[in-house]
Amino acid sequence: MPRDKKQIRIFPFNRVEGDLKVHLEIEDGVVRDAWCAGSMYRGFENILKGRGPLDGLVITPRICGICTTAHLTAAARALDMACGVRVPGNALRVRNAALLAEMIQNDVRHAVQLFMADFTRPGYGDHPLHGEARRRYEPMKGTSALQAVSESRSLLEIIAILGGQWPHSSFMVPGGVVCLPSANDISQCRHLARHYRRWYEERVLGCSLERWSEVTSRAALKEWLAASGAHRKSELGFFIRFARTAGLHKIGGGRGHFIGFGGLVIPKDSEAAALGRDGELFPPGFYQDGEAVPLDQQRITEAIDCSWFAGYRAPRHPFEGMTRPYATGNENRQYTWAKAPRYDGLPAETGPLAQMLLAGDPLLTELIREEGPSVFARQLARIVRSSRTLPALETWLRELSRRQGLFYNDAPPLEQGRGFGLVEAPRGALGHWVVIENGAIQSYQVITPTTWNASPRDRQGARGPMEEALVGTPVRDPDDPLEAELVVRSFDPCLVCTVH
Ligand code: NFE
Repeated sequence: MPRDKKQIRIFPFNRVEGDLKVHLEIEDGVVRDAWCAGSMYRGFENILKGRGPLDGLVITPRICGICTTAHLTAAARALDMACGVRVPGNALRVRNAALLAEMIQNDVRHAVQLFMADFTRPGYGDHPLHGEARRRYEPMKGTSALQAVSESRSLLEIIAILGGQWPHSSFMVPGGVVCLPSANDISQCRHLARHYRRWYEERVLGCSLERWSEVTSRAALKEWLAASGAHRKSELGFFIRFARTAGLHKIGGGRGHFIGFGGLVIPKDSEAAALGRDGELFPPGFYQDGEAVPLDQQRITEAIDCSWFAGYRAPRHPFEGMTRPYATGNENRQYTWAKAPRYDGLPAETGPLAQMLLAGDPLLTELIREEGPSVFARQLARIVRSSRTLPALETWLRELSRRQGLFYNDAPPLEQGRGFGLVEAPRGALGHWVVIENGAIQSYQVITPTTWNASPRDRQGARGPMEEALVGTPVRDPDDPLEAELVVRSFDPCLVCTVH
């Protein structure tokens, strides 16, 4: 029988920031191969060269309008290290609170507004929950989609109060933060966080955070879903019912290698110690075959074999990295403006699922062990991550209301030095590496979460995580490759960050 083979290009891929091009090779209704490409060059790393060391604090938050606070945090941490300055506990609380507020709003907006919009598409017309999905998630109209935007605004207000504006704020500096929030500022922030928590518990989870913390296994999840109408009707309950019926736990697997940078440092005397481990809210590490090992940033490299860059051949650590754009056609296997980050030579997925696995979350650990990674597992992790991050946000805001202690330690002027800042952005592991010589930036390299996830192939031909997750996806209608799009969307890609 002749094979039915099709090449499909999805471009521009909608509902993501930036320009993502996905090329699929579909044979007999199944994705046999995939290529993910960033189709725009931006050049932030080159803009920074030769500038003053502090300029990264103003320029890198402009890499993105979504994870702008994550870039600021990574830039500030890299300079903290280059200066050798200690950051006081209150400054850590302010930085962490802003970073978490951005992460929590991102999680809910992606899950409720951007991801579940796909449930309303004609391709799911035969799904028993399609009608309800349309009422809830129709873009610009659905009741839940609209509510997710308006309710999560309160989180962005927290960043604006602490940092003066959102996005593109620059209130973090080496040695701390430049804001000294008043008692009124902090009480407003606490009120906004409480307001959001109430809505998250009522509408997103359908139960209290305490009740959700009892869901530690697949059996407990099943029992939770059956236990109450509020659970079933919540955004989480609806997602679970729709996604399991649609088989989203069977697609979008990938290799099962995960990376997380942690980076939410818990101040010494903070009550948040009970929420994290070894001084961090989420442990940094690499997760493979069900085992987590501690992160060693020296094992990170970027390859450019399949990217439109020139200047080096063997993969390089970001301190030695270069960004020399070299536009060609798709010659010599080059097909993207994204580089290919590797850990110990391996591609690795990053994001909420990686973070929850590294933190030893019992439900997600069991789910991955029993079913493997999937679209379902990625989205579940994204929806429930706030059950861990919201209590930390509340703790740090509460501790800030005491307002004792410093928010800044004097940082020496920077003539020479190098440093890196590793943080957990909403989409996963984000790193900035800066080298300073003669009072100017000699080299600045950034690796963002979607550079990990949307990585191209490397010299060995190993696909990036999104490409690998696409392979094997059954596609019912190649003219509307909904299933493949859901696989990509479960990584919550951001292409402006990827190509930076
Ligand atoms: Ni542009 Fe970002 C996050 C970063 S994605 S959104 O989260 O860094 O690569």
